[in-house]
Amino acid sequence: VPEKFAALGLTFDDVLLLPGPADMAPGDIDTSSRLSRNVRVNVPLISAAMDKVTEARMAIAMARQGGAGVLHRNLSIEDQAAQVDRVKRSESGMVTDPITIRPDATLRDADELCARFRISGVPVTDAAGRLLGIVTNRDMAFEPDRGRQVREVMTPMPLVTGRVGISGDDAMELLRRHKIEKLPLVDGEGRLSGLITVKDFVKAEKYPRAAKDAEGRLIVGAAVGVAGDAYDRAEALIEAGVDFLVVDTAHGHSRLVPDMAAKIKSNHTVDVVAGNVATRDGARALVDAGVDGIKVGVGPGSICTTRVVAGIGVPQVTAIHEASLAARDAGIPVIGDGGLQYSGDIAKALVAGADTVMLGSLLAGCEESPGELLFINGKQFKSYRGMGSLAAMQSRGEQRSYSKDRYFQEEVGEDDKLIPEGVEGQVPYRGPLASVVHQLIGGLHQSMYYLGGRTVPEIKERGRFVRITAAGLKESHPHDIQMTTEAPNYSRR
Ligand code: RVP
Repeated sequence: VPEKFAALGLTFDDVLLLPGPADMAPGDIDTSSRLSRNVRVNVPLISAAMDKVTEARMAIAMARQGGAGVLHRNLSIEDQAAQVDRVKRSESGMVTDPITIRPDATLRDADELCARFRISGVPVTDAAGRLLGIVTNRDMAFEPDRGRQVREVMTPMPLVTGRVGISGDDAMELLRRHKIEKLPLVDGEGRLSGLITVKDFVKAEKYPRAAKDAEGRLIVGAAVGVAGDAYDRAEALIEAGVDFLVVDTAHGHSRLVPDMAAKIKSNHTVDVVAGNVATRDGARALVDAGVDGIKVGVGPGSICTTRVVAGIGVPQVTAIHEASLAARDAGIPVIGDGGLQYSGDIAKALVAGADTVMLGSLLAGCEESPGELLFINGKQFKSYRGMGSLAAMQSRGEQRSYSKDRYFQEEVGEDDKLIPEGVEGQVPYRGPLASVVHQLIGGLHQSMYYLGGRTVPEIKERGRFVRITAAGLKESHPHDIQMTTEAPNYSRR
């Protein structure tokens, strides 16, 4: 008879990391890691595929900080694909496929385009893609009649242009010499084939850790489901240039998940992460299906009630460790998804066997997360909810909620028949993502120094845990003091 009770399940608060011998300077530490088979990040943080956490703005901010965002899927295919597009165009050495406008468009059209893509000027092209001119803020600012055509106000050719393949230094030199902000690149026939901007060079200096693809564009992931038009969604996201897809369900050990992952992989070269699982067998099933990354976590999420509603789950440190035992030999990276409350939990997840962690509640309070600031009793909050909460499952991207199938409830017609597995609430406002990541990664640096590991693989290899009791946990937190000042990286939960 197989053993009925698996081993004791442990989570973040049940363990601490043992300090180990360190013979390096804190400056030697390298926090880069593998997100999936072919995607690397410079910090091991991923923002959750949730509608109160990751849309294009958060994904851009995450990649600039060296991590990555996974765009949520509780919206129409077109909207999600447009968000991928926004991230991929947002910053790079060069925009390969710039937004353009036709000469007969109005200034109103140009305003709309600039606002939508947060750009300050647009190259003007004809139907064959030939560059006719450029229309920028400077051309448009003093024009009261927004009904006028772009051709009347644009700066026409000949413009200062570069040839395709120009080096970054040469491009910068042209921008500097001519005191211009945008350098269109043209081919032998005068067709627009790229755009280089001053802004990109400035940003490259401002975000030295940014996680980029081979062409210098920010990396981004996006979630897909397994039901209905999920495969069409995957193809639209790939078409828009997504770097990795996440087959995103609450039960990754169900046949549908490896099937979807395998279908995508047999037709495309994009990396496919799948989940969520919480056991070694679950992880092995995904490895066998050929996935490029495994996402682990059933029930640890701050907004999740799966463990209470269904009685299902595995405490997260044990879940990560078990899954990693199946993933390790295949060389497939593991994402520890959910349940992290403090920066110290990142190293715990990594030592348990994860390569990166996915964060929801720790990032939902950032300026860049979707949603308005809420003021309650003079304090600032942002709303946060589980994708299996009633509100998320009732909210409709177009005609239906795409969140329902994460919890296998796409068939449920009336909303009052839904079985929620998540709750809705709010988290304190935390300001810009950059300062939140600064504290999280600062904490990870400290962990790595205490562990005596220079790299993520090194701490995974060397790190050891001690199990603690309730008294140990009490001792870990500040005690016997009344805190009078808030620390930027600590508050009692
Ligand atoms: P946390 O960081 O603890 O807030 O957890 C975030 C994770 O919780 C998500 O990445 C996802 O795996 C999970 N989640 C999202 N919605 C729900 C739910 O409604 N149960 N759970």
